[in-house]
Amino acid sequence: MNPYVSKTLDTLQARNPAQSLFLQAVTEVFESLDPILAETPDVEAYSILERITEPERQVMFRVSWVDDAGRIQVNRGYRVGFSSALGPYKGGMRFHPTVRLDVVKFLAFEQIFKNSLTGLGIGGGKGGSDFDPRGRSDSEVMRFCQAFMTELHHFVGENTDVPAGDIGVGAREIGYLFGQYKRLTKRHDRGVLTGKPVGLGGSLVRKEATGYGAVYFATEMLATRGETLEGKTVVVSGSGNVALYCARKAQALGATVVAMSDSQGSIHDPAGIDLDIVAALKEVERARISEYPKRRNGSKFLPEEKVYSIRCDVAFPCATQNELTLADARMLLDNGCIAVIEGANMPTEPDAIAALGKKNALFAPGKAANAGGVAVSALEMQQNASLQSWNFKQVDQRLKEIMAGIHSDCVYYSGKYNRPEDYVFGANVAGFLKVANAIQAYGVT
Ligand code: NDP
Ligand code: 2IT
Repeated sequence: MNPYVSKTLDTLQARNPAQSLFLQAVTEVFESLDPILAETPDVEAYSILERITEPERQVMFRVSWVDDAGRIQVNRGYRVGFSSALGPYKGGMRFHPTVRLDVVKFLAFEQIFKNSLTGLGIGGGKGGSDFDPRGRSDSEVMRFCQAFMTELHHFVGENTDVPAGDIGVGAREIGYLFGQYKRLTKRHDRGVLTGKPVGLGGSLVRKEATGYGAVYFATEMLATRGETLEGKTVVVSGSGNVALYCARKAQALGATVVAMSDSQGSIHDPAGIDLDIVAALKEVERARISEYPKRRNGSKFLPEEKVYSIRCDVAFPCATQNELTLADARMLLDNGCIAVIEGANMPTEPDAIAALGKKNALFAPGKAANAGGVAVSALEMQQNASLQSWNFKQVDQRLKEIMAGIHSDCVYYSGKYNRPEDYVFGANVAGFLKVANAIQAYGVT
């Protein structure tokens, strides 16, 4: 490893003890930078690695709210503005009991490079709370969102920081957050949040964008080997927003999605999952995936099991970080899997990525493959700024073009530095160069 990289990583580790996810995300990017550092001494001369790994700002705040039983509940809110080198901080908010500063920082750091890859002029940020929406009534979720925005509104703005959804945050939550923002500020700044309900200025295709985008990326990647999704057997982990629309697009392109999951286990439906049932369970009833077999003959629920034990040609991890381990990768490879495309953020452990590469399986990192969500968020900002609403076909077409562009950037940089088919390398280098150049051009900031 380059001495500047290892020195920066050592300092980072000392300065951020117990932030293992953040350090994992940084290490993965830094490991790709050797050839860049060798040919660009400016990176070290301008302290780019030190600057790119220290968030511009981090806000943590108390969120007190009253539950349906009249009890005062206390959660912690976060918003990290990691880099505004390419535009206003942009990135989602996660509501999940596992959220802590480490999680928000790793996600915000990934977001810098993902957003750079979209080419759309957005910086990197992320936020969230350890609030657990599961089992909470609609009015509890609303009161939590109102309390959360009562603090957050000081820090967001359409040219400052533009949050959106992530795990546990969808259009319902964004609607409540926007309502409270509008009430507090007396301003109808539509561009302050994305992923809004369509009736409140949200963009068509935003809901579908991350999942569709991952499949568009997969299509481009498979095409480099003369393959398509047609006739392929696919597994998708998770059953939330990203997983559902990933599965829908994969099926629309002729694949058979045989397995999906949630944190309690997986469903296996060899005939192909009926996604209308999953959508009803997850989007309408907010129920568990274990309910699925009760509505579908020939399928079964596998408690505690992951989707990776089920034979497939292509796998889309779409649930959460570090969910695909080395053992899972080995199982996928033994079963003949040819490609893994990350719909989630950092779902594949580093040694699992290495194992897939060694056996020549294609691997698409999340910062490239799941950039469709934030890309359509940026298209939502464009529509809001111009008081326009584009139709579904227009937005979907832009999404396809953006994903194809990200794919060709990855291919270009992996080719240029003689790392063919190394999408991790290609994405990191393509994402990094733009941000590094911008940081240098601003002077010392
Ligand atoms: P959702 O909340 O809609 O769904 C999350 C899914 O992942 C659920 O099936 C959930 O199961 C499962 N899951 C969450 N946490 C865990 C955990 N700790 N262990 C096991 N399973 C878990 O979230 P999204 O679909 O929006 O997000 C999924 C992934 O995609 C995340 O990594 C997110 O960062 C990433 N992403 C999201 C984008 C977006 O636009 N929404 C954009 C780009 C990336 P359960 O219900 O049982 O908790
Ligand atoms: O991880 C992500 O890219 C997101 N959760 C979406 C961010 C956004 O601003 O739409």
